[in-house]
Amino acid sequence: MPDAKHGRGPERTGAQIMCEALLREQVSVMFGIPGGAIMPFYYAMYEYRDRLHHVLCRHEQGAGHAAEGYARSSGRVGVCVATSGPGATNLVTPISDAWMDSTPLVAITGQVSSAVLGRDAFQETDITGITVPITKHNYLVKRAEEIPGVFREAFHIASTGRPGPVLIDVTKDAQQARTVPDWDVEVNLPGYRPTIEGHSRQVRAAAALLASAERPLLLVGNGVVQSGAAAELLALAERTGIPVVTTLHGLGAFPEDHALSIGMPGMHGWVHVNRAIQECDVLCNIGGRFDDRVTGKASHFAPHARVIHIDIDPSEIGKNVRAHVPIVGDARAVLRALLDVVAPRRADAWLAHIREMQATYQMRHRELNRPETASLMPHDVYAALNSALRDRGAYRVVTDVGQHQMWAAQLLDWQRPRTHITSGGAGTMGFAVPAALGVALAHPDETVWAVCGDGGFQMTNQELATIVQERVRNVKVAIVNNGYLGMVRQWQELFEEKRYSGTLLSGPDFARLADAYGILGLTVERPGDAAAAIDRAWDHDGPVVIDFRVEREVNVFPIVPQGKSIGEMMVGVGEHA
Ligand SMILES: Cc1ncc(C[n+]2csc(CCOP(=O)(O)OP(=O)(O)O)c2C)c(N)n1
Repeated sequence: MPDAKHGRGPERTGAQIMCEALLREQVSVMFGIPGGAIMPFYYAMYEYRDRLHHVLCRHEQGAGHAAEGYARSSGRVGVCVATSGPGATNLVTPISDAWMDSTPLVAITGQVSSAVLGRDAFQETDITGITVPITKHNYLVKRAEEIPGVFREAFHIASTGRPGPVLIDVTKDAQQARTVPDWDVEVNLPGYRPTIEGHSRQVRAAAALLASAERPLLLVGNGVVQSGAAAELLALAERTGIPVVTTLHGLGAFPEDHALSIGMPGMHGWVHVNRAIQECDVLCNIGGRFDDRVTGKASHFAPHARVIHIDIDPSEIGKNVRAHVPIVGDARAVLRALLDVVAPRRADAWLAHIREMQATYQMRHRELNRPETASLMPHDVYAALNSALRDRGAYRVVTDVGQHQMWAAQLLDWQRPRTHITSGGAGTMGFAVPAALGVALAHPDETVWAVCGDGGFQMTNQELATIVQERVRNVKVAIVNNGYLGMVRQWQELFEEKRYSGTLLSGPDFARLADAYGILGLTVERPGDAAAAIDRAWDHDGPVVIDFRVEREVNVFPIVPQGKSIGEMMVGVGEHA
């Protein structure tokens, strides 16, 4: 019924307006769990269910990670939903994960009615207070009239500039109240104007430094992926012949089989890459934040380098490493500007020097710390997975947190942006299975591999039920099962005299667990069986869990011990490069 007073269409409940606001933001799927304070929204959702698909997860943490996986793999905003109190606090982990990894996420939570706010009402938690330090912005909405403007702003903030999470907490009475929505809302945020174009003088200064350098490097981070700058990066690298280093979140931004790709830096990066960083005279960081896992001891990082730092977030510049040429702007826009002014050059001698170091130090696949054993090594699993990925294409890989995550980064060949999805900044165990669900829904025609440790898998494996209920067929889980919280055990072995305190880990028979969920479960114990299991999983029309029972006490090398410079790497037990 048209509204007589305003002449602006029919009255709607706040909850209906929330649904319409989501549709206006092109949202088609969201992940959540209902409860008292968010029930009016679920009531309204029923009416929109054909266009707005709600995925019922088994834990709000899973809903948040699923929304993250959806966002990270597609570049769109992920949406998760929870009720007040414990529902909302269960979202804190994925929200902080999205914050650390600059993931566009809108988290919607129900809140107790405004009349009882602040009175410790049932399931009242101050979620806007809790999430202040881990959101780009958050809102407490107490009136239905505010919903169109708040949702528009939230999606704008989450997806522009440096992407990140935004939380919208809506009181139950605001969801129930009726009003005529005013959709003529303009985003007007005077304090929020992300800088896109880099300053032209700075861009010219960067071009001059890159032209004059003898030992230059491009260090590529998440910003290149987020801004869609892979083509510009390739053009810059090929124009200048400058070797390319990709951080954990930069993996895929530059094809690893390219002649200029030298690999990953940092704590579990390659010796030749860290050496190159320590020797370089110009280091151009594009969209990376000089995380301590990359820099090691920051005061000893790249001691001879003039640093160019391109970042959309001005607060990153100079935070960890001094920038001689800071450029605030979107990676793609800045690289385009740089391509207009940068002169063609080569760095062949420098690249040859790095390749020599690589030949000396890089150990890949089975050679890496592989004992004389007939048992299954993690490296056998990755070698088999790598060749399947290469042969078949159309895949995404989501990794959890720990040793298996670092092996995946090291031992798989990353070729395309948004194919490597991991929890890097927060290092959240339990990320992979639910995130893979989100990735699979965003990319139904691709095969999504979730690579987990047996520890992280046991944190969120209940989302397998969600995968089954949603009839998601393209998720394949590979558990690199070493019966330990492996990465912590490795530190205990290397740095704490093998005091295995709290790291010995049992688990169920994972193949039988998969079976209980109605999922094909496979167990692999011998090196020769890995490839066949991966092929079988790939060809199986449905989700699969493979339990790879690997040699138990294998370490990830190289490793930079905590607090050391990246020049000081261990390449084996008691062996230093
Ligand atoms: C939620 C959470 N709790 C604890 C940790 C600390 N942590 C980092 S790696 C790791 C061990 C992971 O073990 P597992 O999942 O089996 O993987 P693996 O290292 O054996 O490959 C732990 C406990 C974490 N990163 N996240």
